[in-house]
Amino acid sequence: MGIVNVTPDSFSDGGQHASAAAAIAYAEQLIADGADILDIGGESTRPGAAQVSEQEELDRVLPVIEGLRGISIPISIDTWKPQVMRVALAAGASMVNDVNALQAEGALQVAADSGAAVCLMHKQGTPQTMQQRPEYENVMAEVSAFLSERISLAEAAGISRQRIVIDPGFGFGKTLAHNLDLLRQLEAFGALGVPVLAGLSRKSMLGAITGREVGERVAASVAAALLAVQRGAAIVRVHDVRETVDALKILDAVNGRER
Ligand code: 8Y7
Repeated sequence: MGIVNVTPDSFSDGGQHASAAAAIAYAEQLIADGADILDIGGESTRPGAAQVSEQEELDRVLPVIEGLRGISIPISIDTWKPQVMRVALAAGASMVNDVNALQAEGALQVAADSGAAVCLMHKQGTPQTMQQRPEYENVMAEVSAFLSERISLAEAAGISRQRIVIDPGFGFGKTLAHNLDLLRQLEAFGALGVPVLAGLSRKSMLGAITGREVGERVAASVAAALLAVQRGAAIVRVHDVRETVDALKILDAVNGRER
């Protein structure tokens, strides 16, 4: 899953139209690089980031989704807002990547009615405050219990199991030790019976380990993605698609599989 952030800090040079064109070209490059899914987001969910209005978010992502009509791979809309989901899915997205695990009022119903795939992610707290004081008695048990509950509620709302993916939410209200526990034991989430998605790309946990700034974390990100896939992740959400695909080709070759 290749990340396409359509936020002013990503494609900011010449206003909204130029931003959309740049994001579309960037997305097409990710496809050429070997992405199997594109994750398009218009609101930063980084720790401490400000929220944007529904309209602003749609103004950012819709031209990109519409401009990508006809591409060969599915588009995921990265949002927690039901109205953004609804409009993005109507415009051609076929997956919802929700860091809020469809907990917003109406989100389960929008996803159920659309027939889209969903990614249910765990977080502790809100993106504004979550890194202030993450606390767990047992991070694996608590994240698993939450995801299990969200799978049940999604199924009860009419989202069939084949459409559900889960994600432990690396960096979302977790210390480095919590993140490492989750990655070390990632395979255990397989017991929940749906595919696992892992998002580690360029995250601050990699900076904490390597001492490198966000722009210098490609090698660490590729290593983390490879470790996640070795521990059963079916999808890795990454910025550096080309480098990650190369690494996964090596893994597959060693395992006697083709990618
Ligand atoms: C994740 C994510 C982000 C993640 C899923 C960043 C939107 C922060 N991280 N979605 N989104 N999993 N499913 O650093 O880990 O990319 S935003």
